[in-house]
Amino acid sequence: MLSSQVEYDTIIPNNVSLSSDRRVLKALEKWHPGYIDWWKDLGPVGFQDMLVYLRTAINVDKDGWATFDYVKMPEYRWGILLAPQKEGRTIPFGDHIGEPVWQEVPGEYRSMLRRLIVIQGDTEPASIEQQRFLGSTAPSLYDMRNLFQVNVEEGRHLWAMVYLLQKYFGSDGREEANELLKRQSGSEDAPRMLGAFNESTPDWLSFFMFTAFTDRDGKMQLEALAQSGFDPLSRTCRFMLTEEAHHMFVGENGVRRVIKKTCEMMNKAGISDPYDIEKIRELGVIDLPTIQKKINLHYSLSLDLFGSEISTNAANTYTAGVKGRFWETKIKDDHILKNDTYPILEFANGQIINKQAPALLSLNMRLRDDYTKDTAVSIKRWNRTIVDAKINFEMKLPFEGFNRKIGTFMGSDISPLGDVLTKEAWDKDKNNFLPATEDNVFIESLMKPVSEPGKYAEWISAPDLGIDNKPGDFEYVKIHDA
Ligand code: BYC
Repeated sequence: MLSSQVEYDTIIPNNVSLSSDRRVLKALEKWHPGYIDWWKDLGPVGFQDMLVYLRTAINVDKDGWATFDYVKMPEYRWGILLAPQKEGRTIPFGDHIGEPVWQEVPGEYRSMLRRLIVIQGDTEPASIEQQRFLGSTAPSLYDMRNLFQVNVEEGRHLWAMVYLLQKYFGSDGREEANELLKRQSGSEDAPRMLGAFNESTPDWLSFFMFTAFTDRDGKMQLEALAQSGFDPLSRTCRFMLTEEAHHMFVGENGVRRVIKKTCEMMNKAGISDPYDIEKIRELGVIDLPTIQKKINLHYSLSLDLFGSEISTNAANTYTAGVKGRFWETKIKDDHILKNDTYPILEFANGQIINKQAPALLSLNMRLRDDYTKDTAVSIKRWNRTIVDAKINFEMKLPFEGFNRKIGTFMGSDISPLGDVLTKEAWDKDKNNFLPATEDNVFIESLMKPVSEPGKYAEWISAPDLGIDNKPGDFEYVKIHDA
């Protein structure tokens, strides 16, 4: 393994020897003030002057890569850290399989690589923009800190992509880096590039669902890009994955704590029917069927992020050696896929058809299937909490064709169980499938801030463990000192 030293006393901590790369250092220093302005304008609303107990990446070693300390968010050290270079690494798939990985961008794949890096980069600030109002309704200081941790790390992931653009893509890379601060989640004129990143995150259950489902798309896409023959992209994504794990923990555990509290309160009140929604809501907790509707929404939005089931873009990036499959090197096949097929579903003439499609064209589908398997683990954990509470209810992932805006199922009316519905039947049942206005209004009514250390809002249980092994009443955000 080759690993360069981390420069930590510069304005931009890095392990890419920025101090001896004047051109890139200058470009990044020029980009920096715009980033800080963007952070202050479109990052977390309020709390910018408060000390937050945050994790900062300082190293790329497996152990001890981060420190925890109180930091004001605008003073966070957003660094550029790439995982160590693997000596002798070769391209693991596609037409260039077995050739040494590229340290520079191959001319023929320049625009393809730039597009992927820009899309990846665009999602990072988008998610921060989506979550910017949540601080003021945090259910605890612990949760508030986790929100801000996710936010600053998504900010670092933006830096990671901006570094690649500035270093390897010349003046058009610089322009793309500037555009990343101009597009805005939900904007009419200049929206973020992918659908789910223009949706709002109006409440904390949405935040937990987003980090459980959409950050997991992030994990899968980063895993696929970590296979890239363009080594700087691979190394960047490998290190980003280290941070990403905590984001999914925040989401999965957040949803589990909401479910746990609901079950506890139902049992305490002697309510055994999970569909006794009115009575359950009177207890000040979120009923399980509404949580299921939120799962339906966030899972289906996240499936759209994988693109169409059949995609020549995906085939081209694979053949070029630019974007691989989940855990590519562990798969036992020829890694070229020109003669292979893959099972997909197609929606045609109102029918769902099983098909074998060329494996190369089905790579989005394959990554999506791997995502679904990964997601099913969370569902299992959530259901265990319900079983432990002896409540008769089971959370389920909806059918892949439900509520889709991208791909073969786009525009269809299919229920979460996979039944093809008439328009009338869909309209009649829509509010049983997806959160209705009244569900959202109810959830929002619960969003009252709790800022006493060790205390939690009534709709969510306390976590099992503190961050960095801190005790239950640790003051994760020094909200009262400001
Ligand atoms: N919304 O061949 P197709 C994360 C466009 S999340 C809007 O079907 P392709 C994070 C597509 O761009 C991970 N447009 O799909 C999570 C194309 O347009 P052009 C982000 C969409 O290209 C939480 C056309 O439709 N990273 O990190 O094979 C917090 C036909 O495309 C959408 C990446 O996604 C959509 N949902 O696959 C923070 C990795 N889907 O170019 C961060 C990089 C498709 O013809 N991106 N389109 O005008 C990619 O690998 C691929 O571009 C995609 C799409 C998977 C996104």
